[in-house]
Amino acid sequence: MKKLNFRTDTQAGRSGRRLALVRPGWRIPLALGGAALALSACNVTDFGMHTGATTQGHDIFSLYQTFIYMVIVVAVVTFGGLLYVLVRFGRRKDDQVPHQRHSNVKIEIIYTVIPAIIVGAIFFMSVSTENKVDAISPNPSLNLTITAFQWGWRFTYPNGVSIVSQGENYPQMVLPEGETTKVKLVSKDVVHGFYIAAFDFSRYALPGFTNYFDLTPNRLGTFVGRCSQLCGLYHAEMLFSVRVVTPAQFNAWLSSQGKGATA
Ligand SMILES: [Cu+2]
Repeated sequence: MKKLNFRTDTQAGRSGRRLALVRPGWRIPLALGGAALALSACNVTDFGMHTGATTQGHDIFSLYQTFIYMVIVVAVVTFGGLLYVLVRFGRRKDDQVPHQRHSNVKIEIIYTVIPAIIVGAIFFMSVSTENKVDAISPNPSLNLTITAFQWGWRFTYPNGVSIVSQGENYPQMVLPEGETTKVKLVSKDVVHGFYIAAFDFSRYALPGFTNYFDLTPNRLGTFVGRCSQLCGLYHAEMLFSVRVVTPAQFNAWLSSQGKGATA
């Protein structure tokens, strides 16, 4: 353990034994700076989370990343304070029982107001991010209908192209990168969950209720999708994938799917 430097606190007057840490005001900023530096240097600032391969998913990721930074600050302040008290006020040989008091209104107000502010900030950030993520574009580039059923998925594109689960062939939906796709999500039978981990996105597919949401992929690639609600015997077979391609590739793919496709 790091050796602590002490100096005599002259303000303590008669009780010259009272010791203070050298420049205690510097310790927390230094610790925070060190932690931030270590985290950025190690490139672990995504904390093992998916960073979100859509703009909506990335917003969710950024929200949780901010929460974790806040947790780190709270932890450093809390455990730092605890350690400080242990070292500074630990029992010494000739200690008497210290002065006892019933309460300290000032400190109690501080430790009530600060957490209330933190919770308020978390609430405000959550609401504004959710509003952003749930916003539906009035003029999306693509309208896609996704139908969940026991046990598979159907992806229906506007020109009649339909990709559907067939036995053990998992369907693949294709999305254009950088374009907003408005999804209409329905279920034919029971509750299913449309879930793409890489998008940091999950939404119920409900019988008798239609969910709408936007997906704006910001990264090319192929991502795994699943049903996230236990929906019966072959629930585990409700896999699919998402392939994000450039808009030009998307248009070529869509017309190659044929069925008298018109742009
Ligand atoms: Cu399902």
